[in-house]
Amino acid sequence: MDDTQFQIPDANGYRCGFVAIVGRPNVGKSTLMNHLIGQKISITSKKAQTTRHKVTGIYTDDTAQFVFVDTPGFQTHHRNALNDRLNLNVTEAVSGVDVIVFVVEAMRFSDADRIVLQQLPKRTPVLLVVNKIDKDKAKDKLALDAFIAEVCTEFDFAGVEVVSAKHGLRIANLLETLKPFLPESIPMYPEDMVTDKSSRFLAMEIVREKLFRYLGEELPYAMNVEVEQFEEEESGMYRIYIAVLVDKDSQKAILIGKGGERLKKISTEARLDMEKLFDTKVFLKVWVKVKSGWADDVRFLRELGL
Ligand SMILES: Nc1nc2c(ncn2[C@@H]2O[C@H](COP(=O)(O)OP(=O)(O)OP(=O)(O)O)[C@@H](O)[C@H]2O)c(=O)[nH]1
Ligand SMILES: [Mg+2]
Repeated sequence: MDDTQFQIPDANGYRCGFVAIVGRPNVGKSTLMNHLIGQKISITSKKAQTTRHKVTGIYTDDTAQFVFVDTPGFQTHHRNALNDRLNLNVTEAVSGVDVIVFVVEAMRFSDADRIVLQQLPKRTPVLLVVNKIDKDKAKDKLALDAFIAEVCTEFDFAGVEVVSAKHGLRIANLLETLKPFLPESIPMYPEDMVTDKSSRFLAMEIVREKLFRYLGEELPYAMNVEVEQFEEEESGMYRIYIAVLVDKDSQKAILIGKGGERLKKISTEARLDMEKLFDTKVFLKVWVKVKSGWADDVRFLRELGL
C-alpha cells in the first residue's frame, strides 16, 4: 500500500473555518454576510424575522477561506411550531463553528439580545460586532464607547469590532479580526464558490424578499414560497416556476393586487435579481396557492425543509 495516500496536505499557514453570525431579529446579520462575501445571497428587509433558513456564504482570499453561516434572528416572542424550529436551526448552526459573530445594533441592547447570548455554546469564542454605526445616535464616539463597555459586561467576548454592514464600512477589519480564530487548514470549498445553497433555494429566497418589500407588516410571515419547477434550457436560460403559499383567500387577493399589479411587480423585480445573481436570462412565473394553517403544521414545515 502506498503510505503517502493518507497524508494530510500541508496548509502552509492557510486558514479555513466556520463563522456563525447570530443576533436578535433585524440587527443586520444578513446584510453583514452579504458584504463579507461581496455578493447578495442572503435576503434582507427592514422587517424583523426575514431569514428563515441558515444560509452559508463563502469568502476566499490568498490567506484564508471563511465559511459564514447566517442564521434566523432568534425568536423570543411568539411561540409556534415555526418559531420553535427557527430557534432549533440557530442552535444547530452555532454548534461546531470556530468562532461566533454576535451582532448588535449600535446603541440598542435589550433582553432580546441578552437571550441570544445566553443560548451560545460556552466553549466557542464569541466576537461582539456592533453594527449600524452610521446611524446618527452612534456618531457620538463617547456614547458609542460607553455602549460597547456596557455590552461587554454581559459576556466574556473574545474581541469587539464596529461596522456598518449597509455601507460596507470596516468589513475588511472584521475579516482580519476573525482570521486568527480559523484553524490552519487547506480550503474546504473551491475558491470561486460563494454559497453551498442551490440556485433553487436562492430563487425562492429572492421571491420571499420581494414579498417582504411589497406587502404590509404581517402578511409575509403568513406566506411560504415553493419552487415547483427549475430548469436550465439549452440556451442557458433558466425557466423557473414558483408558488407562494398563503393561509386565506383574502391574503391571496392582497398579494395579487388590483389588476394583478402587485404580483407583477414582485415577479419582475425577482426576475431581475435572479438574472444578476445567476448571470443569465430568466423566465419566471410566480403564482399563489391557498393552504391554511401552514405555520403551525409541524409535518408540513418539515416537508418545506424548515
Ligand atoms: N442604517 C443601517 N441599517 C442597516 C445596517 N445593516 C443593516 N441595516 C438594515 O437593517 C434591516 C435589517 O437587516 P437584515 O440584514 O435583514 O437583518 P437580519 O439581522 O438578517 O434580520 P433577520 O433575518 O430578520 O433576523 C434592513 O433594513 C437593513 O437595511 C447598517 O449598517 N446601517
Ligand atoms: Mg437575516
